[in-house]
Amino acid sequence: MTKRKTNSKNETQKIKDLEQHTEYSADQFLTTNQGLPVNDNQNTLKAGDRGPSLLEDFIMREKITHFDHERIPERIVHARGSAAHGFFELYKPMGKYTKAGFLNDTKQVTPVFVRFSTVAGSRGSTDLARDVRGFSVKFYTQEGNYDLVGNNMPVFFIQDAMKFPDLIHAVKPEPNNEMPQAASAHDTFWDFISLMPESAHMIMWLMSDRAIPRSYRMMEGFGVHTFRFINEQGKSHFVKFHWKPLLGVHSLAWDEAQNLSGKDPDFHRRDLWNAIDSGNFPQWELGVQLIDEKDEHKFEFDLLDPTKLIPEELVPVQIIGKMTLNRNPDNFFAETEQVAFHPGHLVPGIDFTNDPLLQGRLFSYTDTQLSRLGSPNFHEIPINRPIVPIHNNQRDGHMRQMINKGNTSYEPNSLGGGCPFQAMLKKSGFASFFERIDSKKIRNRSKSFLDHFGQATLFYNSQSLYEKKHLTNALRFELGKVKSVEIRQRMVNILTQIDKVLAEDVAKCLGLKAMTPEQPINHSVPADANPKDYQSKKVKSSVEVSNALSMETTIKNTIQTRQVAFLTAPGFNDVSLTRMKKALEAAGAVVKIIAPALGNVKSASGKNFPVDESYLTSASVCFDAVFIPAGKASTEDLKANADAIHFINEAYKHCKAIAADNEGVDVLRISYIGVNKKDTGESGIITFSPKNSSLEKEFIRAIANHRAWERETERKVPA
Ligand code: HDD
Repeated sequence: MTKRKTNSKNETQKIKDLEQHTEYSADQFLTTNQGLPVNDNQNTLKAGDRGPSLLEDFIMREKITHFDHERIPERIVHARGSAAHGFFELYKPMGKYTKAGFLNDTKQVTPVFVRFSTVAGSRGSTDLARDVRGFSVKFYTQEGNYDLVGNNMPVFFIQDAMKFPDLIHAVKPEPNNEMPQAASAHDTFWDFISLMPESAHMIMWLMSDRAIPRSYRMMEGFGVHTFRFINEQGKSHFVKFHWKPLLGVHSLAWDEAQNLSGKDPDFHRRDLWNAIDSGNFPQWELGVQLIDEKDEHKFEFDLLDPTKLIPEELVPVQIIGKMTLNRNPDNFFAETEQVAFHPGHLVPGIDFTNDPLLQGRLFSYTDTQLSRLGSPNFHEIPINRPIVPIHNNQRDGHMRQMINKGNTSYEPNSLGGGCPFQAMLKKSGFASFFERIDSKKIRNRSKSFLDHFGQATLFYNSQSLYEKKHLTNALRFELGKVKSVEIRQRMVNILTQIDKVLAEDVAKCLGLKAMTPEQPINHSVPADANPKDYQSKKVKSSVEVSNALSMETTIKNTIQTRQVAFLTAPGFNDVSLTRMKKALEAAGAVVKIIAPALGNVKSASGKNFPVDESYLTSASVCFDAVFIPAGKASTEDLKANADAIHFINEAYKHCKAIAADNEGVDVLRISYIGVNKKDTGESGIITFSPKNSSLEKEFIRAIANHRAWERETERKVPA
């Protein structure tokens, strides 16, 4: 068992003790939960061989009762998720900004547990839904647990927590028929969104390819809200948190995501598990954008508005540390399902702002754990326990684990020697930022939150051509699934506020005309206000294009962990296969041999190669790239194999890198690719010819480029 990497032996032992792992050895026998050895785990106690079962059978009843209660309520949102253990290392001390211990000591290695999730679907739903992805990190620090509960998108749909239940009711399956599962493409979602223009910016993100990541390991994470760092002197800086994946930010194609949903609905979960299992530990760097307290009002948007990001051109992201995930959970339920995150799990040196969405979250997460995990003692579940001891006067409750000694459970006390003392005495405890609040009690939406469209346009303008095209198609798809014409029209009208061409492109496909409304609607108007004073508006962003918002500019120099399918049939050329396999594996990719049947596949020279998948058990959507080795007999076989040809066509449609060696090129010829333009030239299609001796090198470059999206503009592929 790999362990969380920690800074001392003692600490590792502590973590191990907390985890209460149960491993079975040969000298252990089956027992009941009371420790009674069980002789027969096959038969109920009966009155005679063929007689009725006896109620007396406490062993059977204990087993069945436990089974009957195995399920707990799934999370109301983010129900579908998977997680891993790892550690965080700090690059540089941040004492100037925060007194948080784990952000000051570069020698300290902080254990973490990270859970990725989709938002809308149930626990058993597909990983591949078009959705926001949750990105929750629990840092087990020396000052208690710190949870950074973020998403893979830096903004949110709504500005005030009061609207969260409405948003979630709208996106979840419709209540009359419980359809559709894990999908936003239905009437209630777009009804709500079309009446909530504050969601315009987030909708751009949700319709972009960010909502269909290639892998959890290839997506960014964001704290979303503006938080505060506080240093030893009590000085505060505003801070936005970013996680930047070292493998770059990459996405799937929408058609591919839909196919994968059927072929492998656990695709993201499996990908994370396999990567860690094979020692390819995913890594992210932690970045912060820091804003001086005095600059709070210098932006054209409000720092407290969670529908806004701070363009990196205005405030650069400083990279301060790195997170590595190096251990899969031992037990999904005990760890991934029972982990309880909470934006209110803070450490000294980090604090909230008054973002009204964040403020509401501070209530919701404890409340939800009570109903989901069933007890205020959820912090005692091993995965939720801090690595530092807990001392307080809280007692009892369902499933209490801690055995508190002594007769005092109150403070102040003299009988218990006054223990436990307030941490104030050693000046290391948590203190909220000393913020001046002097105001009237009101239910209001700040007018500084009314710019609903400025950053939606910034996001759209920052996308590359193909990203814009994907975004437009996603809107066409989603709104095309909406039955109500009024809702579609209202949505198209909102799009006119973001970009006229986008609105018209979407409208055309829906059989509508894009119309700019005279008065943009806004339903988030305080009850006693004049709606005219609260109209949605568009404030032009001072940054017109932000490179960081496009995936086009991401890291594209590695093929680490990329999955490459080798399409084979008996009689392939083993030199060709082995040469490519070696080159790809040396660059960090994973090669899988596909053949007509499982077992072994024989090369032309009679060598046996073990087969990983057959054409029946796998599909191109499970891979990043495809290679067809040389070989006369195998080529003839593949040309007659409809599944192999479909494999190639589909990979081509999804703009993947495809390479073929020598005779293998003939297989491409009869596929939709057709290889006619002097056998090469099309982006991401690499074929061997006497002139092209650098097949491996070019293929590696094409895979690292992730996808040749530009191919989409050339022609439609009917795979
Ligand atoms: Fe939330 C879970 C992220 C707004 C209420 N949320 C949850 C999870 C993530 C987020 C990643 C899954 C945690 C896990 O893996 O167990 N939520 C966000 C972000 C938000 C946000 C980034 C906005 C910036 N959430 C939000 C609001 C509310 C909630 C405004 C309620 C007022 N969220 C919850 C919850 C959940 C939750 C109901 C369900 C399960 C859980 O908390 O533990 O309390």
